[in-house]
Amino acid sequence: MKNSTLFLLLSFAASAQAAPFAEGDPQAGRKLFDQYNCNSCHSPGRSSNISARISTRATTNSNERGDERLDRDLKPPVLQGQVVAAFSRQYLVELPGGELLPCLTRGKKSAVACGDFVELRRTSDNQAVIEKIAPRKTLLHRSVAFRQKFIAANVSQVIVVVAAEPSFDDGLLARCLVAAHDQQLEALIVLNKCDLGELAAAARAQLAPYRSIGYRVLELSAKTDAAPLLPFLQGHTSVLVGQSGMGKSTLVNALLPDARAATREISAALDSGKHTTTHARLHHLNADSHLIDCPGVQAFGLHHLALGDIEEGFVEFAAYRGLCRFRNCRHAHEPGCALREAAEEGKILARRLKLFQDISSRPE
Ligand SMILES: Nc1nc2c(ncn2[C@@H]2O[C@H](COP(=O)(O)OP(=O)(O)OP(=O)(O)O)[C@@H](O)[C@H]2O)c(=O)[nH]1
Ligand SMILES: [Mg+2]
Ligand SMILES: [Zn+2]
Repeated sequence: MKNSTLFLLLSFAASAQAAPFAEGDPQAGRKLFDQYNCNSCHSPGRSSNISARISTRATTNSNERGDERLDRDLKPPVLQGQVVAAFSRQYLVELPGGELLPCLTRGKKSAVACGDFVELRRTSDNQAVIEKIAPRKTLLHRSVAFRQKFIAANVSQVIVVVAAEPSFDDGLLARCLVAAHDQQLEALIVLNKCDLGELAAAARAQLAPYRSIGYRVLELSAKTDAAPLLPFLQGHTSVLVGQSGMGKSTLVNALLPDARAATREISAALDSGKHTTTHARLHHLNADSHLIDCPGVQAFGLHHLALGDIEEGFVEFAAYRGLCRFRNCRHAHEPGCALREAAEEGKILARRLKLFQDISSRPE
C-alpha cells in the first residue's frame, strides 16, 4: 500500500475512533459522514477553484465547439475511485491517490455497494456525487420478496464467520454459501473463538458436515491469534459475513490493528451478539489483498435465486442431478426423488436436504 493511502486510511480510522458517538447508534453513519466531511478531505495544494483549473485546459483545444466547452467549464472533471464504506445512502470513496471523499448518489434510490468502482464528480471541495458504477465482477447480495440488500461488490471470496458462542444458525451458513456459489466466489468457513474449549467442540461438530462435503473450515481465535487466516486472504478481496457477535470485526482488528473496527461485548444473557458494525467497510491488507467487514445479519433471503441456482449451491447434490423421476422435482414430496432416497440411505445428510427445502420454500 502506498504510504499516502495508509496515512489517509489511518487518519480516517483515527478520526472515526474519536467520534463522539457510540457504535450501534443508528445515526452513527450520518455523524461519521458529517464529521469526516468537515475536516478530512482537503488534499494539500489542491485549488478550490475548479472552473479556473478547467478553463485553463479549455483554451488549449481550439477544435471544441462553444457549447461543449461551456458544458465542460461548468462541470468538474470526472474522477474514479472505489467505494470503501457504505452507509445507507452515503459513501466514502477512495481516490487513486488515497484521498477519501464523502459521496452521495443522485436520486433517492441507491444502487451502490461497498467495493464498487465508481465515477464521481465533486460538488464541493470535500463532497462528490457518484455518477456511474463500473460493471461489477461480482455482487454478493441478499433479498426478500421485493427488496434486495447489497453486501459487497467485486469480492472474490466470502468468509462466513461462525463462533463457539453465541450459537450459530446452520441455515444462515447454508444460505451464505449458496449466495457465494451463485456468484462463483471462493468460500471459506471460519470457526472463531476456539479458545472457548467445550463450546468450540460443539461448534466443530456442527460444522463437520461442511468439512465432509468439501468446504474449507479454518479454526482460530481472533482474540489470541488471527494469523492463520492471513494465507487465505492473500490475493483476494474477501468479505466477512455472518451473524452478529461472531467476531468479524475482532478479526479485522487483529489483522489490521489500525482498522479499530468497533467491537462490543456480546450479551451473554441473550446468547446473541448485539449489532456492533453498522456499515460495510473495506480495508487494505496489502496491494493485492483487501478485506470487507460487514454488519452482522440475522437473515439471508435468497429470493433473487431460481430453484436451480439454490440446488446448485448445495454442492453435494450434484451427483444426483437429473436422477429424480420428475424433471421439475422440488425434492419435497414427489415420488421417485433421488435426493430424498439418498438422504434416507445416509448418502447425503437429511439436515442439508431439509435446509434446501426451507430455502426453496422461501420463508425468509
Ligand atoms: N473468547 C473470544 N471472544 C471473542 C473472540 N473474537 C471475538 N470475541 C468477542 O466477541 C464479541 C463480538 O465480537 P465482534 O468482533 O464485535 O463481532 P462482529 O461479528 O463484528 O459483530 P457485528 O459487528 O455485530 O456483526 C466481542 O465481545 C469480542 O471480544 C475470540 O476469538 N474469543
Ligand atoms: Mg462487527
Ligand atoms: Zn427430487
